Amino acid sequence: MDKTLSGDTPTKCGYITLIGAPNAGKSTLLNHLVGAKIAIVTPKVQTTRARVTAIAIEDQTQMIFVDTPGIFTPSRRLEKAMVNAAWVGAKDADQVALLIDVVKGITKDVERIIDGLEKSDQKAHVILNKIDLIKRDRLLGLTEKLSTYDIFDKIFMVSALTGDGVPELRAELARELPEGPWLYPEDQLALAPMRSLAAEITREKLFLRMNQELPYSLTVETENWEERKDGSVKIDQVIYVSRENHKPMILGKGGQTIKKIGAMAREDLEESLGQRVHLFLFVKVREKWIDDPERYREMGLEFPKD
Ligand SMILES: Nc1nc2c(ncn2[C@@H]2O[C@H](COP(=O)(O)OP(=O)(O)OP(=O)(O)O)[C@@H](O)[C@H]2O)c(=O)[nH]1
Ligand SMILES: [Mg+2]
Repeated sequence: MDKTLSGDTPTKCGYITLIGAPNAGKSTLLNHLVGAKIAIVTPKVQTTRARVTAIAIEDQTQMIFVDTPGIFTPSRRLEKAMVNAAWVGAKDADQVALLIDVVKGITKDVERIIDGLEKSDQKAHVILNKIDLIKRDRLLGLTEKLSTYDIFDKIFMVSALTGDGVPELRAELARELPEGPWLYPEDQLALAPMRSLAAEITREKLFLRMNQELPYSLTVETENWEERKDGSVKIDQVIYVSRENHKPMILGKGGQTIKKIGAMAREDLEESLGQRVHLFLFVKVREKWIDDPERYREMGLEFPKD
């Protein structure tokens, strides 16, 4: 039987999708669940733009975690694509877990997500996140309110930041996955190609350094990846901005800002890749990139018609 890895215990495998309002801590939790930095994390909302898959093994179980963009009421085309990607991730999963930031509680966004789950008759676990920020007794009211909904299965309490409660959460989620063969090789950690992960790292640094609307109106693509004989790699990336006046903001005085962003991204890339990295960043103005289907394809998003 190809179902057993060793002994008589059958293998298990399944998809677990993390959904929630923007900034709930989904990407932080994904990284903690798999023990590696796969998804980018920033204090800003709408950091994640497309589904990010990361894989963990718990005993005989292969857990395929799917991080999703935050769900909110979208208006721009890109926002619509992001929210749609989150719902598709939920639809395709063996288990759905709704993350709630306990400081914010059940906000309008959370209510809308619950509504969406109810309408599609989708069961979900609740993960109360950021418990490091409040006193435990304040969680009681929240759990009582949540237990009145039929769609919710279990309620977990974690801190994705400190890791408190994460091993227990992982073990419990693994227990519930269906029997079946592993879908990916044992040592595979992420699904996205390295050039996409590398573009995300640079986007994270841009999100961290740039203010206001700017992070939301740019996108990053890896254009060239060249392994060199000396064991290093040369990576060229393009930062697309939508307006001419955004370009000098990213470059900074005498190119200082982009230099710092490049240095921060390079440091992370070298750590992830375990090799020396020569990173070259270019800024290009592409006014209508937000209406260009090709940019969505690059991001792993479906292009919404309107
Ligand atoms: N104190 C605390 N902060 C947390 C915790 N989990 C996440 N954060 C912080 O919350 C912010 C948002 O975290 P992300 O993981 O990017 O949140 P997200 O849900 O993926 O956000 P989007 O991708 O924008 O939807 C970051 O500043 C994290 O460091 C937690 O358990 N405790
Ligand atoms: Mg995220």
